[in-house]
Amino acid sequence: MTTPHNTTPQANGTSATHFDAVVVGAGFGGMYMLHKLRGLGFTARVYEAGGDVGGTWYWNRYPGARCDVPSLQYSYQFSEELQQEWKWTEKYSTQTEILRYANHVADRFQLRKDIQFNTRVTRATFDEATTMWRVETDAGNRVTARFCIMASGCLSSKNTPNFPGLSDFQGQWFHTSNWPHEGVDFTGKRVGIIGNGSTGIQAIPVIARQAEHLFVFQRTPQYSVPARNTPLDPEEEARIKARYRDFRIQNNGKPFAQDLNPPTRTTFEVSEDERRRRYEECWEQGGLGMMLAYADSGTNLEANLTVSAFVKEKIKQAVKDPAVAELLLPDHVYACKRPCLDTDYFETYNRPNVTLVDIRGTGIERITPRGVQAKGREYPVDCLVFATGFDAMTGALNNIDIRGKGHQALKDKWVEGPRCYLGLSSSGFPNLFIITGPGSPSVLANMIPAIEQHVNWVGDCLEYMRKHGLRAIEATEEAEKPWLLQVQTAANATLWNACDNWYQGSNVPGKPRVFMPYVDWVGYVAKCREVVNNAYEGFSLR
Ligand code: NA7
Repeated sequence: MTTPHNTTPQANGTSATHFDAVVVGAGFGGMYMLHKLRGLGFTARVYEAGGDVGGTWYWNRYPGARCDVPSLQYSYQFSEELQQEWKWTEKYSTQTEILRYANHVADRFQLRKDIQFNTRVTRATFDEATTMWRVETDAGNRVTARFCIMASGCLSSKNTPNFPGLSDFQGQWFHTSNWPHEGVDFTGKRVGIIGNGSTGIQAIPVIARQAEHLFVFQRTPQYSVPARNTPLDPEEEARIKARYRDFRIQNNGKPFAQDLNPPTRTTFEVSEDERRRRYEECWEQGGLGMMLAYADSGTNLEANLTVSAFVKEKIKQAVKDPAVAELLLPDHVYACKRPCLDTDYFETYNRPNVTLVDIRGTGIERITPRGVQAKGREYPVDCLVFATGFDAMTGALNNIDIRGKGHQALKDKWVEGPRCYLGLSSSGFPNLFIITGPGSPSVLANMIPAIEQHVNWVGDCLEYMRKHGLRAIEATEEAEKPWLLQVQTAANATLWNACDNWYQGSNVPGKPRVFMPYVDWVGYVAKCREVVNNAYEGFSLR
């Protein structure tokens, strides 16, 4: 991996102790928040645990790491100059390229001078007497700020299962989301990988090409559709850039804030032949379009079964050994777990140096000093890779001791699941904003536009408060409760909660099972607008 250069001066070492706002995190959320605050004339300090900008793209340097939203859409739109000047090289960008882009943005907008790196916020306490947040870091900072803005990421707190025996393992182990910056050379090594979600599915084909032998320990088979990544077509780029602003506006009004056209027809309205042609077309096109093949693909179980049958057929065609193919066939609803995109994932199981170990029902028994024990057998490995995902959406927030009114801990308030109005604000925690928090579309939308929508909303809100001489804003409990219900009701109308997945926390033992993201991006944006038009309905301002 290339280490990004950083040319702008950094905030480390400066001594100011009061800011209008403290921002936690310098990923895409924190970077744009800082830019927005500065543009509005607010002082701000960003604290970032990593050594540089990029957030999830700073940490997730595993082999094969790549975004599965097209590059021309997974990027900022707030600056026309920026979106015109930046050149992506591939349809779906690699982690390296996205990180380079984050660095370019930091340089271009001189962001680093207000960011303190290698610094983790440990505590944020609301002082009711002064209406200020007191923020503390592990680097010894003690600062105050009127606003505390959490841009700490939805997928930033890693989930490393507590495998018995791990501390005795004599080889090396890595979590994909904390990958060594210098990379890992698996040449001549026996490698074991646990986890085959989006991350594992990207990493497995790449590691298999390098390792002497790769053992994939699979607890749940996954659906995956080919990404069909290609070098970026210069004609397509020119076409989009000629009307980039309009393209963005259009996408902001489409499902998932992506250039995906909402289907109008339903599955059983068409003949079997036509349906098959449509699925073939989605398959050939690659990408996330398969889940929008028909209007009811994600809501009607019978309809969904036709999609899953089609993908299973493709898996059987790709994998030569029928017994291995059988083990790779998922039995949950299609796209209930985050749909994956791949490059040669299923074909990788045709390689003689790859062994699929089915641990469904039994799990990993233990890690031994020499390898992994599963199904009563020891698989000797030199290296272990955990692609075991994240404590999504709430993990990063709960890792900070956040105290609101009456010294209440956010973690305690959320003990039965996150309670948040619009995913932006939680009652009892005045002047605390969450960028793409639980209860907002967040991970069920194209993340960068979702971030921009939140940052713009917060920026407008701060301006409104300044204009009206207001010191504090906070979601009301009366607004928070029905919103929580709305988030659950909207999810219940889909098949998204028809299986175990990280959207509802079921991947982390003991985590309350509450569906966290809001499934309707378009409706959500309209709701946020309506709230503002109604003088911040659902918030109390003083
Ligand atoms: P995911 O999607 O949460 O996948 C994690 C994988 O790890 C999945 O296959 C899990 O199996 C497996 N896992 C987790 N814990 C265990 C244990 N204890 N034993 C065996 N296997 C385990 O994380 P990703 O990093 O792939 O993707 C997260 C998001 O990042 C992705 O959706 C994109 O939005 C970007 P399971 O399915 O739970 O049986």
